[in-house]
Amino acid sequence: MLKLYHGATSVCSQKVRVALAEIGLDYEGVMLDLQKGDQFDPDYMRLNPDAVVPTLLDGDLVLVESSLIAEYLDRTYNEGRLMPSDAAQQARVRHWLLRCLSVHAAINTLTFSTFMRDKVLAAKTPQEIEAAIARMPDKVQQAKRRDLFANGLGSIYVDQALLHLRRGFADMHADIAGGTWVSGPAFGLADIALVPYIDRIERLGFEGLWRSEFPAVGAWLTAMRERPSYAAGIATFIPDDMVQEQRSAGATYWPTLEERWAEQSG
Ligand SMILES: N[C@@H](CCC(=O)N[C@@H](CS)C(=O)NCC(=O)O)C(=O)O
Repeated sequence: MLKLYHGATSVCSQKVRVALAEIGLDYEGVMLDLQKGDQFDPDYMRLNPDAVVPTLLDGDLVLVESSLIAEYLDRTYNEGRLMPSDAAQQARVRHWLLRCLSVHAAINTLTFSTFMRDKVLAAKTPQEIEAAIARMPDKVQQAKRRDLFANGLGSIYVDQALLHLRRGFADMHADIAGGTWVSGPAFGLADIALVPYIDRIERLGFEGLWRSEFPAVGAWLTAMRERPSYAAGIATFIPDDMVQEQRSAGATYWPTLEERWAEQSG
């Protein structure tokens, strides 16, 4: 039986759960509480030295990196049906899987400079926050987290995030091009890989980032949410109170974000 170490609302975990649901695979889930710091448990860090979720175990095989896990599941258990057969289209899909690293960083930035910033600053003392950050193995990630908490949407990381998101939305809009899916004529791995990130932006109430300039992104998200895998992998894991918290935190930050988005486009 596949074993997935995951987080309820972590975007990368959502991606793997959507892939599992699309392929129709059962798995044993081990839920980590990232706010409590379960990811720093030494036994878990032997599987995933970066102290992040998800990690998938398939027998003795230990797999990390959510996009690669989704591709592995498709190749191993689904005859690669979620990957186009045409080489050029495959290259485009793989480019999306690779770009998920920068898209993930951007979503992490938007989440921790707004909603999570409010949540953590309200719940913990500065000493507790610093102690939690100091447990992250990567000092550059530590520096990023400190900067997002200190500066919110004023952080330099927000500029970087908006740059990657603008390019990402433009390319998604072009790839969908009159069809429905980013992966090509058929639904596939690029759609699965992107849905948690675009969903998070909408849940924070930041859909104004694509609404007028890249409307295909919104139509695509609606189509993704109609698939049963969305409920199975994403929606059912998000507690109702978090839905409200994300929306109201996002609403307070949206006017500033909208200004930064306009500045960046000029
Ligand atoms: N590129 C990795 C990113 C994994 C990652 O950063 N996961 C986040 C949740 S989405 C995490 O575990 N964060 C732990 C923390 O913030 O301490 C992947 O796609 O699997």
